Amino acid sequence: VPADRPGNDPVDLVGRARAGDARAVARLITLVENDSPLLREIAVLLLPHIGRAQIVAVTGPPGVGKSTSTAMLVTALRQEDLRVGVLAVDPSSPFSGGALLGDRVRMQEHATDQGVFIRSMATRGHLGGLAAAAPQALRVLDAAGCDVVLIETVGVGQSEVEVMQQADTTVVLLAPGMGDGIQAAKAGILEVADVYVVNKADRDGADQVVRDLRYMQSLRPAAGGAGSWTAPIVKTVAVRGEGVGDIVAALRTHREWLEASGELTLRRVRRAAAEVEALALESIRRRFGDIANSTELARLASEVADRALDPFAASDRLLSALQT
Ligand SMILES: Nc1nc2c(ncn2[C@@H]2O[C@H](COP(=O)(O)OP(=O)(O)O)[C@@H](O)[C@H]2O)c(=O)[nH]1
Ligand SMILES: [Mg+2]
Repeated sequence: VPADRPGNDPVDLVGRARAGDARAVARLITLVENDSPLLREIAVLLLPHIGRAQIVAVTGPPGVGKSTSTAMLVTALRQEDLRVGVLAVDPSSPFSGGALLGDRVRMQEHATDQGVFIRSMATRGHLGGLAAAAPQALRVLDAAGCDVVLIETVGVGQSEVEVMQQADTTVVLLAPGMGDGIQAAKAGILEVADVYVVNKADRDGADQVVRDLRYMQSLRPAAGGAGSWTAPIVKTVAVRGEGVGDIVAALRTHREWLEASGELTLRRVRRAAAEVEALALESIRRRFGDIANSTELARLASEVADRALDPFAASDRLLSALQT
């Protein structure tokens, strides 16, 4: 995206985003996706306007009801007059700018609401991946005045874990009859839950899932004292909006605990470290990308192949070439 393209002036865009202009918010997130050179300037402009939003990851296996629950949460949070952002992240998709069709239908009732920003984001083209792209998009939504930003992953596996690392509060959804408790345990999702939601409580087996979770928690009791948090277990029927109030209450309680315990600061520092690391690795990779095609590497490779040089020394020389 050319920097001089009309409508891409960072000061103008950030100003409009702060005023709640959805088009400016969308434009800024597109610049994030495209890894625009304008992002450095935008990051500086956003700095005084961020840090307020509660970032909530909504995660769980495919089909468990993440999108339905997200839509239901948006409704509930809007009823409390809170401004809400929704970021659907699909790390594998080259497409962006719109939600998946089914989710778009579900989100339709919110599409014209000025207090809701809904955006899906692809990160495949982004060198630093989700770790580098998501925090920037979250800052845009934060600066736009969102009280809560819900992040939902569309993909599975590693991306779930990466998304959870971006959140202040992680909501893990489970449902009866999916055998997904075991899957989630394997993926390491269960340990990081701040709130458990057992969705599809209209189906048989929901209480058993709750019991399984309680049992699991009893095996791994919280440390105790002011620093401890035991994830509440909420039952919902997302398709009917049942139990949503309990999720909203759990989010609020968790937010208060995060602040009181100092955990909010800890999590944000950890997140910042991951982001800076991802950005640093990205620039190293960029520079290395040039070296990879360089005559220097070609020359060193010939020497190693000719057994005139060992690969360790060649690597050292390549790295010093990288410094210059
Ligand atoms: N019976 C029942 N079905 C639900 C409930 N919540 C969601 N579903 C259905 O489960 C399917 C998957 O939901 P979706 O929100 O797309 O799941 P996601 O893949 O996790 O985003 C859809 O057909 C929903 O209508 C629920 O509480 N009860
Ligand atoms: Mg979904």
